[in-house]
Amino acid sequence: MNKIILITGATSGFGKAIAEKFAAGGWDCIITGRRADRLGLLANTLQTQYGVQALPLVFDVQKREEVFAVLEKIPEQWRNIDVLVNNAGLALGRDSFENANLDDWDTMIDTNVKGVMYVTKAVLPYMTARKKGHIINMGSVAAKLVYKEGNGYCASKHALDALSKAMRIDLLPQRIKVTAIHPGAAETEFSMVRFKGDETKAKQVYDGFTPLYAEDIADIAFYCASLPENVCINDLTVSSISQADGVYIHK
Ligand code: NDP
Ligand code: 8X3
Repeated sequence: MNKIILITGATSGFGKAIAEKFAAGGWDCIITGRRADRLGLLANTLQTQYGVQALPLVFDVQKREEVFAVLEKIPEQWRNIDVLVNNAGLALGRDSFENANLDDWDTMIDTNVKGVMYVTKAVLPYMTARKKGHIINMGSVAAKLVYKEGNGYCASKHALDALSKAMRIDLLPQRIKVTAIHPGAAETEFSMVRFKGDETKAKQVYDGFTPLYAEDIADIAFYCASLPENVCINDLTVSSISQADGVYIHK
């Protein structure tokens, strides 16, 4: 029987690449996000190109009732989830603290922090029932230090870092692994979302250096999930060769 992975935010960027990487490795994939059309296309690709099963689930991680309603009703044959990747997330805006938009702050905290708590809480019973599982949380270099005008996003990823540590401690008796991956700048739709569709600003983020790509993060997630049962990578920071941390990028 194939292993099963559930990936949030699989309609784009890291999540989509992770789904493709695991499907290529013979894993059945539960793919989630808000954009049903993209999930449908991806499910089709995973099934036809890689010959695995794919279950698309449409929900907004910010919406507590929606998250539980969908995840508590997963069909029986999909419940032995081996790996959960809490990847859905976003940054909105790059503004100084006094100019930052309150709605942007709410959305980042609701998605990057509360969304991870809801999804994990909803999936955990499937893992604790088997005393087996692996949770991979997508952090950021913004979880490790704070940069100028990164206030709300950095706070949300610092909170996620704390949650990853808390999960690792509390889930020890359940034999559930918790890995936090903290990528530096990667060219996905992330900056288009952050700058609300401003293509010029989004492109500027990656000007003058080679960033990470979604496939790099997918390879790393696959490696983390392929280690022997007794081994867990707890915390992993990764950037392109041009980036030292959340602040220093050599262009
Ligand atoms: P993308 O914008 O390409 O993908 C983000 C994904 O998150 C989409 O699939 C989107 O799906 C999903 N998502 C966002 N909000 C919600 C929501 N409320 N409910 C459900 N799904 C949601 O960005 P990345 O792939 O780059 O980002 C993935 C993760 O990696 C994020 O957590 C981000 O913070 C983190 N990260 C990104 C870095 C980068 O430089 N790119 C570096 C470090 C970390 P949909 O819109 O269909 O719901
Ligand atoms: C995304 C990387 O540097 O834009 O988490 O915060 S950064």
